[in-house]
Amino acid sequence: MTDPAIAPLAEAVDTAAMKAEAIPQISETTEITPDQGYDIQAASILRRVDRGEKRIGVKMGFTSRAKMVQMGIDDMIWGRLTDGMIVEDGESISMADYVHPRAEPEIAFLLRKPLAAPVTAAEAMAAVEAVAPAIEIIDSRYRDFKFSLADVVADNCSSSGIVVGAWQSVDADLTNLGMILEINGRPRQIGSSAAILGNPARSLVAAARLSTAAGEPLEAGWIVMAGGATAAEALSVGDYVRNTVQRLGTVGFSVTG
Ligand code: OOG
Ligand code: MG
Repeated sequence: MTDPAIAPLAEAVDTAAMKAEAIPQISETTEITPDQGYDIQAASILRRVDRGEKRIGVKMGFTSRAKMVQMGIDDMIWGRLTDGMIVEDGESISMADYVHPRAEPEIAFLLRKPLAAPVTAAEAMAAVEAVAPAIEIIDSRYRDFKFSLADVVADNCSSSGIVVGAWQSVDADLTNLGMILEINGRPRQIGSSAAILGNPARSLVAAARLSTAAGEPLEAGWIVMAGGATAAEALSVGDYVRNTVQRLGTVGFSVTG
């Protein structure tokens, strides 16, 4: 299909997210390219903005080998974050609002200055106001959490929630910080910030490059989620999830029915 109907496909992923009801992969019925996936994503975000949500940044995906291997996709992807996705540190989420949520340990950047490509890693880091330990709650709207590259892009890269811990000044060297994702006190994923493109600053450079290419360069005050350092863990009712990042501290949330 050369010219898929972007609007109805955007409505389908957006409605699936609102109702927390899984839908079949778009690619099962409609051939879409990754570029068309990004058009669907942009249109789905406009629907959120029309409902009053505000853009607050960008999330990077498949920036680590562990994530690529878990999902079987080895291209970097990016999605758009809105304020409707914020889960406060320590808050509870309700399982009823999700299809099949997973959590992954991440690092978040807060920008002090706008960032348009091309930038070096040093220039990108100079635009950073603060960094924080973070957890991304991903929730594919597709059945069985299975998708093609174009499908996941259309579904805003499974973006569902972001939990960001206390912001820290950028004094720490971010290249090799230990990261532990615990559920109910048990370590479930252990990794390092080095898993994120060798250095999370490279994820920020990529975010600047990809969002500039899309005509939406990164803005001051925006958050950039660098991508999961490890595979994601499926969530269940009763879980308390915590990510501890060496030198940056801890962030967590719990899951109710
Ligand atoms: C896609 C989102 C990937 C990451 O951090 O790599 C992502 C998915 O795994 O469903 O958020
Ligand atoms: Mg992620």
